[in-house]
Amino acid sequence: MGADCTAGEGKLRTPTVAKRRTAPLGGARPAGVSSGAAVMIPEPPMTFPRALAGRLGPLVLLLALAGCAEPREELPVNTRLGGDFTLTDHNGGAFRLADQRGRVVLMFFGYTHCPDICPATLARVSQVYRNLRDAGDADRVQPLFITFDPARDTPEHLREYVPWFKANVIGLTGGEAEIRAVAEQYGVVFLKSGEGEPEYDFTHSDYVYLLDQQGRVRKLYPSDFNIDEVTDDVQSLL
Ligand SMILES: [Cu+2]
Repeated sequence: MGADCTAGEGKLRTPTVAKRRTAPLGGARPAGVSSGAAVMIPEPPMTFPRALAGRLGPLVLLLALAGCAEPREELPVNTRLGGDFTLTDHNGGAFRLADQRGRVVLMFFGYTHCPDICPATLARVSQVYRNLRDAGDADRVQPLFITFDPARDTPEHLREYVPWFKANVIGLTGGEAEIRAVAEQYGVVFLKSGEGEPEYDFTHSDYVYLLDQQGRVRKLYPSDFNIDEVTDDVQSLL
């Protein structure tokens, strides 16, 4: 049964695409997800009409997969995205990603004036963090929020914003070019709308990045990620 469960994992978890998602990013798919490994469906008994068995086949498969214990595969390293950077934290000090070695990092790019996706995503990240804190793992996990709106998201403004999420989030800002360079490293896309107006917005990609203790990207999640899944993934890297 174990082999069958492994082959099916991932197919049931294909993330839904958020409405405002831009450019899809590669490399997030765990190893083995796209494998075409066959899943055995038991032969029906002799008295079982074959036509009916054909129709029930997929149901039998779903039930079998639903009953599986979740196998824990090692998360693959994404070699196309990521890398160290230095930005300014919400206290105005220099923040180097390299200083986070030994911690698992959950990283999200956004802007504080975002009306929907950014605060909702940070709320989900903070829920993951609270789960980890309850499990005694909080001091080995660091949530980061990187703004791409440095004009409004100054260190002072971030210092007021991030505590709302009660998850020890470090808010990061910097010069426009610095931030753009980091966004490029991670394949983050953002596009300003209402340029020149006092109330502008961004259309942006909304992935959450899981970085391991060596600072390598191990997984990307859609902003409506499953909280338990991310909690499990973080713990697999601790
Ligand atoms: Cu947003």
